[in-house]
Amino acid sequence: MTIPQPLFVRSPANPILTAADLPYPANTVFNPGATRVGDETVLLVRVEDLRGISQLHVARSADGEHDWRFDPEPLLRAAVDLDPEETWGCEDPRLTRLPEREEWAIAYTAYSRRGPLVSLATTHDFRTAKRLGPVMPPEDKDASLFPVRFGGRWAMIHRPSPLRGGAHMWLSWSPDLRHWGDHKLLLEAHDGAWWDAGKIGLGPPPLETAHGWLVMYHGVRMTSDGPIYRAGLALLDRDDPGTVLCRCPEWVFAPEAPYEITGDVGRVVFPCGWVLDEASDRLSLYYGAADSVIGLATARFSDVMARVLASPVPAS
Ligand code: BMA
Repeated sequence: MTIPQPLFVRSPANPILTAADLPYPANTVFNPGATRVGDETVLLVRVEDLRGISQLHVARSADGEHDWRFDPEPLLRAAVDLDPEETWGCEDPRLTRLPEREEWAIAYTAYSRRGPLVSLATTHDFRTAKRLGPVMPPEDKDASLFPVRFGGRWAMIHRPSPLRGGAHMWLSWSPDLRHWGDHKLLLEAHDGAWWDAGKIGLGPPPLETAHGWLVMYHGVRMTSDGPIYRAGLALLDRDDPGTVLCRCPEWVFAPEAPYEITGDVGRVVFPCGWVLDEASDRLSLYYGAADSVIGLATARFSDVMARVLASPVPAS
């Protein structure tokens, strides 16, 4: 039996960002959204302050690996005067460039008194952001928009937490980014002993490829020693993103490095952003490690596609 080579290789600069890099005292930096803006990689970093409340703060780097600079002030911070549902902070952003609107959508978790919910904001430059407000009631998180419309409608993947059964990924539709409906179950958590049993959620935003929408998701395995957060891959139909074409049975990225094993929440890798450089066939994955620091892992994009395309079509 051939042992598959690891798809993703960790940066020697890891962790690429820690709370010590911030211009003010904070507990942790983790779970960043990622995109390219001009000649720079922009991370929208979740910063947990010394009260436990999270805000979203921009960090920039020319090569996406070294010499990160934080902006002077956070881009989005819990502002109950602007949004009463942000009492306990803003968490885990996913960034989607919307070419048609010439702006980015930021889908993030607003931690309300009634639980986490999905909120949207938009930005043209990552200097200022405009809140669209809550779009999914609690409990719901791990959301991202697709960059394009399908048949005139926007699509969003998100992860409600029902009272019964596991927490699965859903797909919802909107004519205007504000009103969402036609909710459909997209990808189900496995059951029992699986690495992604009981709870899954979208990682980075869906990535358009020649073969369909590449999706990375986190899966949670509950153990008697607490949860383990790992990441897997699936592929959605390019024209009909509600159809799952392939799903890798095995995880492709898992906590191994010391900074992923130990931290505020150990044994967690939690990717929220990726940047594809097609010219160099390089996919850069940005992830929170142990809810404490930020890591970068890179893969050959062609290897990632080969892996997902070799995976079985899930049983319907
Ligand atoms: C999830 C989210 C993430 C966090 C992860 C591991 O439910 O809250 O923000 O990184 O748990 O603790």
